[in-house]
Formats: sequence, structure tokens, C-alpha cells
Amino acid sequence: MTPITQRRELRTELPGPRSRALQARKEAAVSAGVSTGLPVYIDRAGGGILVDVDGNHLIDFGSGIAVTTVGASAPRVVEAVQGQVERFTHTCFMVTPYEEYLEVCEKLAALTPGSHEKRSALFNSGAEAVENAVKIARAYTGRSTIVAFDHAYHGRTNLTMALTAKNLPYKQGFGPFAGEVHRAPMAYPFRWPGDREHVAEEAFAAFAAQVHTQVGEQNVAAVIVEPIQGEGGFIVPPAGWLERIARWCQEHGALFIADEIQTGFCRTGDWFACDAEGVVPDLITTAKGIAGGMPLAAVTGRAEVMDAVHPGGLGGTYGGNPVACAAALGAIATMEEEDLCGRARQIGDVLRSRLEQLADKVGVIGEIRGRGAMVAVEVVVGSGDRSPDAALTAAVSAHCHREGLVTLTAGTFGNVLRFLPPLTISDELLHEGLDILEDAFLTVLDGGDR
Ligand code: PLZ
Repeated sequence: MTPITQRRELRTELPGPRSRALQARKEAAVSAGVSTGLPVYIDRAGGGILVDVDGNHLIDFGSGIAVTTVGASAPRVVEAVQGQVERFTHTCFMVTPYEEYLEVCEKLAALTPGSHEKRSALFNSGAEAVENAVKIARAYTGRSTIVAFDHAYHGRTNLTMALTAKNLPYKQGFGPFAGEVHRAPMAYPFRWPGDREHVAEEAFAAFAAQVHTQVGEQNVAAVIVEPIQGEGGFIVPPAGWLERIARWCQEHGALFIADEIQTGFCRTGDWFACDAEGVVPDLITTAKGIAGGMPLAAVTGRAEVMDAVHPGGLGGTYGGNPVACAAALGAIATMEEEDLCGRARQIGDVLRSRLEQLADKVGVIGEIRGRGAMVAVEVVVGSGDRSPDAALTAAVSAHCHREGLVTLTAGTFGNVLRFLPPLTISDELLHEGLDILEDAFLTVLDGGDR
């Protein structure tokens, strides 16, 4: 296939006529519960570009929600998948195993934080990995309670909905939820109600006091945390907080589970977000960026914890599918050989410096935050008012979509614009995307597009 021209090009309005026709079919065939943020149907994708069925070239600032870190058609991934598909598509690892599964687990042991002995188990989706991390933690500790945080996102299955904080759209009408989940306050500096200079200490104290009075430390199987919260709005806890939570777990015999499904695999400029703080989780969940777009997820953890489960206790028909494993090996090789952690830091520098200029110009950006190529802006009413402005956020995002820039929103209050470009995007496209974003803010604030 000829490489995709790495240039934005709009041939029709967005969505174009073919996309609109497909969207009409979608409405007749797909559940309304599955919605599409930007109903532009994709024909090809790679680098920093998505090509739609009308021939438009869109700039990708979303990576399919932090998945196509290596691009959507990375050569090593394509080659590995093609080779594997020709050899065999499936045997079920629980029936007759294959080497690719082992290689992925060996890579996970080498790359995840900590030099202790590790084991992994492979699954299909992030939510499934989280579910299994909880099973493993309960089996190992013999305890039941899982502590999760405000603004957390861990998935949409029954147990993970209980762990996820936000009601709409994730939980409304879908209860009753799984029990034995306790929610604790998150160290969210921008919206901390107390002393903003001491968020780490105050948030930790609130967590510890709540768990003591409402749960009892001896009942906690695990604390699960996203080191930087994703769907919650790229909330970066202050330095020291994560480490303090991990230490609390150690002191009380609970496991510390880092959900690195969104932050993992070079996204934050390190292999994992925990690396930046020197925190070593007992269990880590990964998915998304791990396999260049193929469905794969993992739980990796201390050997004694992972081996506490009885044989046959973990599994699933497709978990660690050989094609997905081959893709993961191709994606990881790409990250290693192209130093994508370094590239994530460079992208982060460009995003931050441009977003700072934008914030000065528009006056409605309350905070720019994130790490590496995982950066967001929290949009507020402005002029000293931190109230979230979800309507402005949606209007800016919609303007970007019409101009051929794929942006994602996030945040408990719907007022966060997040940027997750593929790490293979060119600087030119990055700047062009940021130009569109700036124009979107200025146009919408000018009243022209709201
Ligand atoms: N844990 C930290 O970010 C997935 C969800 C999009 P699955 N986030 C994107 C949506 O609206 O469904 C995610 C995550 C963290 C777990 C998950 C769940 O991963 O692969 O979507 O199940």
C-alpha cells in the first residue's frame, strides 16, 4: 500500500456525503447506546492522519483513545499481524499454547516498574484486565474491599462500573453495581477544596481517615489508582501522593494496583507513568497502547501474588490471542527502536508551549496538565472563575471536528479537552492541529460558532 500523505486535506464538508450515508445505516443497525463522537467513517489511517471514505485527511489528536501510540498501521505491527494470521489465528492458550503469549509476558516483566520476579495474564480489554486484577487481589489477600478514587475510570463491565466514578454516561440505569467497592477523595489539585499548597498531604489524610472509619484497613484487598487519571480529565496528583498511597498499602497488607491502561507504553514519556515517581505497583493493568490497535490487555504483578490463584482460575477463550500478541511484539519493538518515550516528551514540550500561549490569549483555560504526550486543558468560565464550561468545551471540540482535527473531551464536568496524538505524528501536523485548536477557541469565544 502507498504510504498515507501526512497532510490535512478537506475535500468535502465534515462529515462528507459517504460518511453521512454510513451514519444513516449505523442508526438503523447499531444500538443507540453505542455513540460516535465524530461520525466520519475511516478508510485508512497511519502516522498522524485518518483518511475518511470521502477522501478527507484528518489530523489525529486522539489515537482512538490512547491506543495507536505507534500509529494505526505501524509497519512492524502490520508485518507481525500478517505473518501470524497466515500461521494460525487461534488455538486458545488454555488448550494448546503458543510462544507469542510467553514473549509478551516476558516483555511485560522486563518493562513494567520494579525488578522483582513477575508473572502476567493476558486478556482482551482494559475492563477485563481490571476485573482480573481484582480477582487476583482478593484471592491473594483473602479480603474483599477495593478502594477506588473520585474521578476514576476503570471500565464499563459490572464490576468496573462500580469502580468508575462518573454516572453519566457510564452508569446511569445500569445498576445494581458490584459491592465491596469504596470511593475515596482524589488528589485533584485544581479543584481541591482545602489548602492548594498541601494537596498531597491533605488528600492522603482524607483517604486514610475514610478507609479507617468506613472500611477498616484489615478489609482492604487493594487500592486501585490511575497514576494520571484519564477519562476523569488527565488529573495529575501532586508529587508524593502516589508514593504515599503505595506505602499505605504496604503498611496494611493491601495490594497497590496501578491502572496504566491509558498512561502505559510510552504515552507519558516513560514506559509507565509510575516510573516518573519511582513507584512500584504490586499489580499493573495495561491495554490500549500495548498492541498497536489490536485488542490485548494484561495484568502483570509480583510472582507470589499472581501465582496465588488456583490453576484454571484465570482465563477466557480469546485472552492473549496470537494475532494480538504478535501485534504487541511489533508495537513494543517499534517503541524500543524508535525511542517513542523520547518522542512523547518532545510532543509534550510542543503541546505545552503552544497551549500556554493559547491560555494567555483566551483566558478560559484554568489549567494545562498532563505528562509527555498526554496533555489536557481544563476549560473554565474565566476571569478568576473556575466554574467548568462544558458548553464552550463542546463547541471548541465540534469546531475542531469540522476543520478536520480529531479532538477528544474528558473530565467529570465535561470541560476538559485532551490531546493524545499518535507518537508517530510529525511536528508539522502537530502545529497545524494546534493552529486549528487556537482558531476554534477564538472563533467560538467571538460568538461566531456557539
Ligand atoms: N482503565 C484507565 O482509560 C479505557 C474508555 C472509553 P477498555 N478508557 C477509554 C469509553 O468511553 O468506553 C480505560 C481506561 C482506564 C480501564 C479502561 C477500560 O478499558 O479496553 O475500554 O475496557
